[in-house]
Formats: sequence, structure tokens, C-alpha cells
Amino acid sequence: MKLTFSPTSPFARKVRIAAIELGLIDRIELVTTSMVPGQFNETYSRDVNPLRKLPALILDDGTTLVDSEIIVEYLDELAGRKLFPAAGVARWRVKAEHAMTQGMLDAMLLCRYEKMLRPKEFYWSTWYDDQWERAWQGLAWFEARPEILTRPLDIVQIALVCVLGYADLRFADCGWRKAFPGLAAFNETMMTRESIKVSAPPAG
Ligand SMILES: N[C@@H](CCC(=O)N[C@@H](CS)C(=O)NCC(=O)O)C(=O)O
Repeated sequence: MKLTFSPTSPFARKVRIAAIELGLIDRIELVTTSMVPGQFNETYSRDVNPLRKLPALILDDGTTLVDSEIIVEYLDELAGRKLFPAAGVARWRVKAEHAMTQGMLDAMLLCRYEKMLRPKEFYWSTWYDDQWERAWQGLAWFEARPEILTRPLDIVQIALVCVLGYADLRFADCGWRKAFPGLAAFNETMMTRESIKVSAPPAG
């Protein structure tokens, strides 16, 4: 299997952590890929993902899976379902919580692109602040639910570590540790895992 990957992508990091935790990382070749809005990559768009997003998992038979959640669910099925509950309310709760982390990352990425890519004269601070507030309120939502942070390892915790790592990488001064001590303690504990350590993004 091949995974399109960038060391700074929180979505790709999530898949990498999951693959390590599930014992599947040796079956995956990481294909470092750069994907930037505004830079049309025709080959990737045609052959991998017309939405031009990382990560994508290309199976040995050529099937391409896109979206980090779908990729992790696929790997989880291969490994015997360890990161997503198999059925029932527990499954839907975890998927809903995971959707929250997806939305937080989407909002943070939009903030990043707004600052990095948009010409200064078009910068819209109200929009930026609104996106950032969504991510921030997401952190507050998880801070208020310590039961999620302390249960056995699952996809939500992995995704949350990726959110926090991305906050450190791109929004280093945002002060999330001070505002959310429960998340800070959770992150410290998670950082003792090899999968989390080796996948940490390079300093931005
Ligand atoms: N929902 C997707 C989001 C993936 C995503 O936004 N990836 C970013 C990299 S971190 C990307 O490829 N951005 C390039 C672009 O939007 O042009 C997932 O979970 O995989």
C-alpha cells in the first residue's frame, strides 16, 4: 500500500499513528507529496484525488481510498477493529466525536491558508477569527469531556493529538495549554507513545 503523505499534514499524521498502533506501518510506503491550494497538480488530480487533498491510500490492486477517516477505518478493519467500536451507539458517538476533530482541523487549515496564501489586500479578519473560534471552541468541548481523554486508545484521541500538534506547529502562540490544562495533560501522556513521538511534525 502507498500513502500520500506530508510530514506537516495533521490528517496524514493521524493515518500514520493509526498504522503504527495497528501494527500495519511496515506494509505502507509513505509517498511524500506536496499539495498547496492554488497550485494545480494535474497528475495527482487525475490519478489520485480530484479534490487534491492528502492523505490518500493506494491499495495494491490500485483502489484509492481518500479521507483520513475512511483510510483509518480501512486499516482498522484489516487489523481487527481496535480504534473504532464495531457497532451500536458507541460507534456513532466515536464517529461524531471524530467528526468534531475533522472540523477543527479544517477550520485551522483555513486559517493557515488565509494567512499564508491569501493576498494581504483580500485578508478578511472577521472570517479568520470566526474559523479560529470554531477550532478553539472544539478544544473547549473536549476539555469539558475528560472521559474521552482517559479511555483506552481510539481514533478520537489520535485525532485530537493531531489537532494539538497542528496548533503547536502553526499557531504556536495561541496558548491552548494554559486555556485547557486537561488537554495539556492528555497531550503529555499521549506523547509518551512511540507512534505519537515519531510522527510529530517538524518545527514550523
Ligand atoms: N477530510 C480530509 C482533509 C484532508 C486535507 O485537508 N488535507 C490537506 C493537507 S493537511 C490538503 O491536502 N490540503 C491541500 C488543499 O486543500 O489544497 C481528510 O480527512 O483526509
